[in-house]
Amino acid sequence: MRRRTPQTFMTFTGFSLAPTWRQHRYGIFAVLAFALVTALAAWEAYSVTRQHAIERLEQGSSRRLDRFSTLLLAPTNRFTYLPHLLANDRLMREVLERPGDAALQRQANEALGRLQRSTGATTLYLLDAAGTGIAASNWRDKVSFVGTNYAFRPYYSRALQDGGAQFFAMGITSRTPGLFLSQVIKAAGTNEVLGVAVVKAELTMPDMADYEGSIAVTDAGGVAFLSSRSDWQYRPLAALTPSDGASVERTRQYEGVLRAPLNLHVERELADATLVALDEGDRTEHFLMQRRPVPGTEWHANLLLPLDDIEAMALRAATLTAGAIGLVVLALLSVWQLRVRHGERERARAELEGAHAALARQHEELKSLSDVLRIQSSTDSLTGLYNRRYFMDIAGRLMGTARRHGEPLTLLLVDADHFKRVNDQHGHPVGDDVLRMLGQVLREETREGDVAARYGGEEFIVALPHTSAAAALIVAERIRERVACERVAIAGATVGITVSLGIAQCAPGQADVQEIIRQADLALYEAKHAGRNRVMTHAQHTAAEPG
Ligand code: GH3
Ligand code: MG
Ligand code: MG
Repeated sequence: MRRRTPQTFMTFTGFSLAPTWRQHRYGIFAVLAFALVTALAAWEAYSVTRQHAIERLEQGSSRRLDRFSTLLLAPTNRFTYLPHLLANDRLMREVLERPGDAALQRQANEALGRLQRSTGATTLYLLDAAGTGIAASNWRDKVSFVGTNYAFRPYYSRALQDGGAQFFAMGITSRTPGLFLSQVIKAAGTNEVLGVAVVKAELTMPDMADYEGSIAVTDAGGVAFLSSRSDWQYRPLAALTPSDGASVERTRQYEGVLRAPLNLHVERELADATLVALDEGDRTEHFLMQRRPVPGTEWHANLLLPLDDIEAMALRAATLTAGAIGLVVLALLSVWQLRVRHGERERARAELEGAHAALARQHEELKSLSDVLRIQSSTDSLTGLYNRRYFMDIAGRLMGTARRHGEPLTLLLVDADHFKRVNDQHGHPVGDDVLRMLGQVLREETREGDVAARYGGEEFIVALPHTSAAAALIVAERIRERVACERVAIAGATVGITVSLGIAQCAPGQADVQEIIRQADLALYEAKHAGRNRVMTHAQHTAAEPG
């Protein structure tokens, strides 16, 4: 039988862990190793997925950003010739040369108005050498540029310095943003500055329908003056430097609209992009930021792509990896468990079969032992005939059968004559041989169905069913004669013996075995008395002489 330690077993998904320290240690080690491998794999899956997604995003966005930069200025490019046109116009020169001439000024205003209507520019105007508005396409409007000094505006100062400029700003008078294109006007044939021609054009965000993410167009100082996100508009991406701040102040570039900088900080620099975090009070957004200069300007187009989806995707990959590893480990565990259980079952079955076989063997042994005992208990060991106890048992039953069927039953009592002498003269072992010879004769001279037994000492008894006393007499005589002829070998000689027999037939209705044995004994006594080696039948007292 299998022995189990009498300790409490900790059961985990069906298999038992004996709580010894060694097993605990292996268990803890296995769990830690599994956790470590899973964590490493999940981290690898997370970083690889994130890395690939960011690279894909970077490649895709790069092209879009280039396209955006070219598209941005396309609508205003058609106005770049206008300041030149004005600078070379005779009427414009004359107005600047004769500042007091009201009729000329009116002509110029009307000409600028016509040109504005035909080109679609926002405003066209003329500044004198000191930067004051002389004529403007909006001269009729309540807020006209005429009479206002714009000398502090960079499009004026840069035109004087470089000949022309492009400047994005909030309109000081109109309060609308726009791109200011300027061109210096000089007196014909000389280097004398007469004034500056300015065209203000509307600059809007190109259609962002195709763009993933958000775009901010920043000026040289880093202020997002155009953005697809209204909450970023007019906010520096980072705090302005003192000089940029002073310049914005001085030029009144973002007159009244400049707002607090975005709290954008770099998390990691990549090859062609930056990973940035934008803290907005209670929440932080993560972006992949790409930056391109806008050709022909000091501006930059900044594309910010949200990383939330990528984070989610990378986390999903990590979870899936961990889950897959978990499943594989579970599958391996259950296969292992199945094998362990199968092994246990097989062992248990083999043990059970062994126990069965042992039991069957024991059963067989017990059976044969009981057979031996049964035979031993019913048999006389010296002669091999039945013993007295068994005979009495059988005789009772035979008498019952005979009585029920009204059939005869006769008993023979056989006694060796002067047997004591055999013992005395030749020794006990020879006496035993003689007894064995008598047993053999009785076996051979009786029929099947007859029961011969050793009744005690040198006395034998035979029950003859279906046999009358007369018929038994024949059997008795045959036995007596046969014994008289038999010889038992001793050293250098032989020994013979005779027997006397008493016959008694069961009377109808007789039920007592002892009684009929007593009658046979009486007959035997008669035979002894009459000289031995003879047969006597009870009641009839018939003697048979030796023949
Ligand atoms: P009788 O003719 O009157 O029967 O004389 P007997 O000598 O045969 O009778 P008795 O009863 O005087 O002696 C029987 C002897 O049988 C005595 C006993 O020692 C012997 N005997 C009894 N059982 C055995 C046995 O198993 N083996 C041997 N060798 N002798 C036995
Ligand atoms: Mg005797
Ligand atoms: Mg005797």
